[in-house]
Amino acid sequence: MVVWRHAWQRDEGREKVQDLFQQSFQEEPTLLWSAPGRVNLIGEHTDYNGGMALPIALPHRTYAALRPREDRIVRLVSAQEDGIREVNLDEVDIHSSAHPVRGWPAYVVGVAWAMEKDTGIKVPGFDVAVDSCVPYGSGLSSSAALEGAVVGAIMKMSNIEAPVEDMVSWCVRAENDIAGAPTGGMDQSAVLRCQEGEAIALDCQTFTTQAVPFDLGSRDLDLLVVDTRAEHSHATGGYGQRRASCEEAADTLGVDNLAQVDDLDEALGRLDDPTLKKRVRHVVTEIERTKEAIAALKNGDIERVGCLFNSSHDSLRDDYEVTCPELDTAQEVALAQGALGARMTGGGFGGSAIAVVPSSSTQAVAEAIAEEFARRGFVAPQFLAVHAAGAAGEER
Ligand code: GAF
Repeated sequence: MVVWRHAWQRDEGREKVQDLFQQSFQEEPTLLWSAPGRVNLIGEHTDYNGGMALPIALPHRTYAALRPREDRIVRLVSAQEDGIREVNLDEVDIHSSAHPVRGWPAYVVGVAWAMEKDTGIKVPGFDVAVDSCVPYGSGLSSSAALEGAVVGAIMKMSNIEAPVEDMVSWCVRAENDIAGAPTGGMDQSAVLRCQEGEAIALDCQTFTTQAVPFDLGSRDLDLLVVDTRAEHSHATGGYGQRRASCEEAADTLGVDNLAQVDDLDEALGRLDDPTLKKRVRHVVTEIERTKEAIAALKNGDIERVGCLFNSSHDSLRDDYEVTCPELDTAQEVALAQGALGARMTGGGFGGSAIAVVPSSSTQAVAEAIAEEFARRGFVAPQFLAVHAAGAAGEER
């Protein structure tokens, strides 16, 4: 059986989070915001290397209802867990083992903390309720969606105005410094900057963006997301190791980051460690693939984009070693069922894969993947049919 995760209608999301706020805090919220999850089309593990990425925002969103308080207390409630959490903004400090903020509240109070640090303006305490149809822990940026759903509201209640670049950087600092996940900034840029019907070509050297039209529907194609439900976390383990390897290689090569490697063969010749060579080869070739995919999308050459998706997946499997049997199976079955291209998306080690499929066969592809997962004894996957949606914003 195929389980589809549909995006909520906007009024449905608003109602859910308003009701949760009222039931939890016995008051009306004064601010309602929402932010999308994201899918990165291509350009994986390039952001913290100063390279290119090409994300879209999802129609699946996280909704936040807020109300400022007179003190420095943040009370947080989520439809996804029981009870009310409480954090004192005066006690929030850089991530450490003795750190008081654990779990999802770190992403919310981390944004307030980073904004305050950067602007020098005191942020009031607040009550906040959160509800979401972005699958959690699925490599679809539920954490960036949470940051994006509160950053604009916290600015508004604190009378802070700032460009989107600053908002992105506060969300990144929340994640890096308070939640302790050493992620690179692509997710937060996608969540705060993507527009309906477009992917963004994101240059992570400068964090500038360029809109790239992305409308598979007009070609009778779907973007199928396979949430493998193989769990991953970027606050622990492999993600940080990959990032550290890239920094070590850049150091040995005498460049600021791997996007500055001009001659791959020459660079590989200067590295002794076979693992570092593989990591560098992935990053440098992935940046090239991403540039090519941007050009192909602009030319409407979806077939080429599909081929690039496949090579990206192969490189992430063989050189970067961040796929897992579930992600590889999703890709293999999608391709066997006629997908134009398929690959893992996000940080990997679990999470989601994407496939470009003819709309007439989307259901059949999903069924074949679900069957193969069952045959191999994997947890049952879930599916999303998505399009390029809009960025974070106030709900009216
Ligand atoms: C995760 C991280 F949060 C991003 O910054 C990025 O590095 C991605 O993995 C891999 O491309 O989503």
